[in-house]
Amino acid sequence: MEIQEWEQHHIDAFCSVIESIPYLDGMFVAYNSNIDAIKHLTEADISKLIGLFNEAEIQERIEAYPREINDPLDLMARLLISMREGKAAEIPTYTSDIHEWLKGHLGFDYACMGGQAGIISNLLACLELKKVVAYVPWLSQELAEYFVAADNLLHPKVEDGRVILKPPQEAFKPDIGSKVNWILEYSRDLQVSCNERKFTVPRDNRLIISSRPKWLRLDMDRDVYEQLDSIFPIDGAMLSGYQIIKEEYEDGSTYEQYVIRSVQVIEKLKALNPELRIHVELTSIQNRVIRKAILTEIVAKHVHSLGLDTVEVANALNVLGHEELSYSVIKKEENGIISLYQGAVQLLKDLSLERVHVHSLGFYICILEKGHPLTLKEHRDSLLFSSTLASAKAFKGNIGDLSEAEVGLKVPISVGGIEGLDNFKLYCVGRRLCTEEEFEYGYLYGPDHDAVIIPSKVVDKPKATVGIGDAISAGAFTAMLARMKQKKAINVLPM
Ligand code: 8BR
Ligand code: GLC
Repeated sequence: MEIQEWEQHHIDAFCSVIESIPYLDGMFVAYNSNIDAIKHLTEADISKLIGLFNEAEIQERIEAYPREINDPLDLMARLLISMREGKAAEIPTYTSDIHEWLKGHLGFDYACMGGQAGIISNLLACLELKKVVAYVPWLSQELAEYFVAADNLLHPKVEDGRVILKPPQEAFKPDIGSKVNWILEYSRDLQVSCNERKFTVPRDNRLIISSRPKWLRLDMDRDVYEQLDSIFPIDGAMLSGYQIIKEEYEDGSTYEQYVIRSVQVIEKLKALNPELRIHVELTSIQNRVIRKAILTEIVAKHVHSLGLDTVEVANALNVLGHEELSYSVIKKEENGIISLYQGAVQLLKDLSLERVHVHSLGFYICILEKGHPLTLKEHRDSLLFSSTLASAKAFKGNIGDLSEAEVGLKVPISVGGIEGLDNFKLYCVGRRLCTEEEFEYGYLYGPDHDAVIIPSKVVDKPKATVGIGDAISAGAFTAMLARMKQKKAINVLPM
């Protein structure tokens, strides 16, 4: 299909999704929200940071590949790895020393809402959903201020043992600290030199230093759990933040109990509305035991939909025992559409999902279980809508309302994405997944699944990259649910 036709499809999809959104009653969004301290790194910043260390020691630490940040050298090592590959990563730190060190040696440009659930809640509220119920177990007064003040954005608050929905700014817990993450954003083409090795940063991306204070727990207050019916009516739930679960806590508790409780919440939500759809948004999870537990115990069999980027596909496949496929997804990166497609199909099967949405720079793939109530055209509209949201977010940094979302339509479709799809066409037609014509529409028909693939819009010089994946997954999942509700409403209306 010509690029111009895809541009037109983006416009048509945007209008049609906006029409469907009012059919939704509401969305529940939990758990992780935090303040993001964002710093855009310049070449001077990087040279200054490198200059604080012995370069040979940085190299040694790079080879050790730290999975936690315990000292500034760990941070430098993971930053240089992320920049060299242009790959996003999120690394936990359990000490506040790193926060102080970054404040003293780097500083930040601005602070904004962070955490997948925080970003998604604000976005959905701005897209004018009737009701967005956010739930953050550690909602502090300071964090609450980062939620948009809108009538449709509410948070459960326990008052005299009763749960009521209130604006987050009135629902915070007193006496709780704030979780602040550092987001080190870097741009394509930056030149870096360390220990006589030089490289050029291949693409815009970021490293996240994720603070994990001792009190941080992925859990739901007992009262809120007991009275979960108070957040209804809702049509869907977008859940994220499981990566903060630790294998063991100082008080002797272990990850198993948090996993069990997370599943109980999911099962209760589904029991309260059997048609409710649950989406989990994955992220970088350094600990392999936790990564595997999240996938096999929380996601598998319990949730319907999974959203993730290419690195996360590789990481998920790896802990599920598909090392070779994982390696080929990671090795070929953005060009490895074939491996990415095979990997996403594998995740759909291994985790018994209805839908796996993979976003990559320049194209998105969504694998669907056969028999989904929406047509592939309707799924394609959902993805196209999310591509417009992603480009609006990349372009403006934030989407404050529908007119700001629409700005995304002005961003051109990625030429690299279109080229990537052309390479994939031969494979798909050769394997009889589709005819040439079907491929032009982005529709694939596998033996045990269907799939939709679209080229996406990409902003040449993004304001920031953090949170774009969340906007993509939230946009597409919400658009899909809205369309399902709209179809249902139209079908039951008397003629
Ligand atoms: P994660 O946050 O889950 O890593 O997702 C990032 C996604 O943001 C990528 O998959 C890509 O689709 C999108 N993205 C990035 Br990174 N840079 C972008 C840009 N400049 N314009 C549009 N989308 C972008
Ligand atoms: C993770 C990070 C958070 C960031 C978000 C963006 O949740 O912890 O800091 O805002 O990802 O997707």
